[in-house]
Amino acid sequence: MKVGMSLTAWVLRQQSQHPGARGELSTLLLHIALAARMVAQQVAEAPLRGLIGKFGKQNVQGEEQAKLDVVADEVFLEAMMASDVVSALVSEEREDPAYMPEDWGRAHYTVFYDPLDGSSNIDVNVTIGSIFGIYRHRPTDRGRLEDLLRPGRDQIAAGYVMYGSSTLLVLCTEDSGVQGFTLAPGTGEFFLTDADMTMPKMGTCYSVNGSRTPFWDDTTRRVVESFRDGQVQGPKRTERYIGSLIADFHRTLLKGGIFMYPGEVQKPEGKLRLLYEAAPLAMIAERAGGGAHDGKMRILDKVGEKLHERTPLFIGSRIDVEESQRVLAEG
Ligand code: P6P
Repeated sequence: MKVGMSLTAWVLRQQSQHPGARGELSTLLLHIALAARMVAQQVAEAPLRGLIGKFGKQNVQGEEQAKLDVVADEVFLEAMMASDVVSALVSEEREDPAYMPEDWGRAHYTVFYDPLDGSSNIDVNVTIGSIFGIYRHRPTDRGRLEDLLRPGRDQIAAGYVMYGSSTLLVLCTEDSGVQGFTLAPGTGEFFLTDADMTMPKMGTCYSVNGSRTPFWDDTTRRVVESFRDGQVQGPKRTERYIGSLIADFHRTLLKGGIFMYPGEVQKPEGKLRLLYEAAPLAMIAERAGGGAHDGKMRILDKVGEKLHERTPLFIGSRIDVEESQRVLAEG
């Protein structure tokens, strides 16, 4: 096996480029990798550990929690607390932020995370994932709700973990490109396998749940039809939809295209969450040369009014995203 750079070596090299760095972000990223390794093991062994199926409670979203949702959330919470550099954690699975026990001032980061997205796919062995976004505290921050409701462009790092045929950690920091690290199960280390990932400027497929068509407004329907019927720049697209955000996004990152989860007439806010799904993926998409909007504005400029705010999402290749905005603007 050709051994690429380990995640640990990459993180320390990034740190060395910041002479004043205290190593806190390095510690945080390596604890996220620790959580990823632990969740990957739970996901791989779920059928053997009786972790398939429902937990028997609903989360703050009113959704049935899968057993693995609860396990993954606990793992991320414990790993973030063990890092000792995080003051606040906002999870899809918890209504309120988890604040670290000590005073706010000592630790300097807030982490938003979806511990296990797409868990409805666990039972059919489809790729699922964890998503995270990291913010550095401003001197005025005191952990109040208004301190947490920040635009995604303030993220200093973001990424996701894919639990699929292999376990892949994809991330970028405020001054790095998008890097993909694959877990070597035997050693428990992540190794750089996808350096400086860039998204093709145009794709060959579009990704949307077509069964939602009756629920969209006419403009949204026209956007989807423009990709379906070849009325956008580039080749006639084909449709691909896995129904697991991480899997659909990762294919879009590698192959190009556009993923759409639009708002609906009765649910204009859409289904996906702004702070721990759309914003982290939007940082990855833009850093890889793509884009992300909500139908009206750039996702990374959007400031939520509540922690678990949902948002419509159009994310992918630069030209595809621009084409979606063109059709939307035509009304
Ligand atoms: P639908 C999975 O439940 C999820 O939250 C995302 O991973 C995925 O993109 C979306 O919902 C799928 O939603 O309505 O197409 O089943």
